[in-house]
Amino acid sequence: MKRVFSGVQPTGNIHIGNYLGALKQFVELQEDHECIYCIVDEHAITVPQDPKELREHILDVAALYMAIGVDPKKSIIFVQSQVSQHAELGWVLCCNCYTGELSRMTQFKAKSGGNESVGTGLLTYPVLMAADILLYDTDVVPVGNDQKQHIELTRDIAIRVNNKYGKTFVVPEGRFMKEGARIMALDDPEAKMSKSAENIHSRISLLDEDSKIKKSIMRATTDSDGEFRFDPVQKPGVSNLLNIYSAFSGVSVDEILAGQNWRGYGDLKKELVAVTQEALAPIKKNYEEIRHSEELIRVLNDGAERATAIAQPVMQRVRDKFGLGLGR
Ligand code: AQP
Repeated sequence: MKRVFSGVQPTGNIHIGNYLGALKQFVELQEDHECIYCIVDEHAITVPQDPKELREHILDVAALYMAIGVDPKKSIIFVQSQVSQHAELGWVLCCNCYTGELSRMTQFKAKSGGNESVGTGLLTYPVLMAADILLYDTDVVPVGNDQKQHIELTRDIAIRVNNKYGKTFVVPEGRFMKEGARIMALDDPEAKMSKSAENIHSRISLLDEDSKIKKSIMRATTDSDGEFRFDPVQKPGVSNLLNIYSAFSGVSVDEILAGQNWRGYGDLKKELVAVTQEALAPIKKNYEEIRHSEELIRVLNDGAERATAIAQPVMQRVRDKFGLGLGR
């Protein structure tokens, strides 16, 4: 069985971009893969976090994993900082990665805004992500399109280390959705939907009330030509709505367009509100049952043990290849 690894940052409420781009794949893959899903809290602190809120968000994300259908009997669910080998391997990989490679990363440029007084963690974030993946001899990484560059870097580092020290790492592949790989902000369809954007109507969180879902979609930015056409360059707003519609309904954009009899964008939006509310209702119900249960903590502690059992021998292999410590 191929091994899958992916993670989500506990930086706020998970939105439909995270879900349609990455998390939906988590559930599909667990049927015929060995899956490991992480809550990457060490990534979250690359930007300032309130410690109390961070702890809550860790449990929120874990509960959401289970609410969407990640089954702890089939998959490992755990918190990154509970497995110390992530940080240890991160350091080793930092020593095998160039600052030029890191400063060229699009996400670093966007988040640092060219400012030199940003935390070093923001620059080295993709190396820690490479460590997360390589630590589990991962074959497949289900992520959104925005992570493509980081997956490429992970592969480059793995190949570089393998060439220099002999076969050390499995070289992983990214896995991206056809629809949903990049969901854009509802208020600005040129920017990706994001947890940390200021305007709450830029995104739909998985736990949003029906009234909030309606408000955010009905006020989404479109255009003025009134044509129903999928064209992300000329018509990014309408195309984004069609993309979300398709990803939630499982009907292709072409079929949606062929079957519609909308009189205006308002009709498309109303249908999308209904489709989105219906898709999120069972997730919200499951979440309420899981979030404050003792089972959640048990799942995470058990997950950390199972993850450590895989990570430890891989880390020892790395120590042996690099000549770290005294050996066995
Ligand atoms: N807009 C998106 N469309 C499709 N996929 C997306 N992902 C994120 N945004 C979109 C995918 O979701 C997974 C988890 O992302 P993350 O929490 O690790 O961090 P992120 O990519 O930085 O997500 P956000 O929402 O934009 O968070 P903040 O605002 O905290 O930076 C990843 O697989 C990602 O590709």
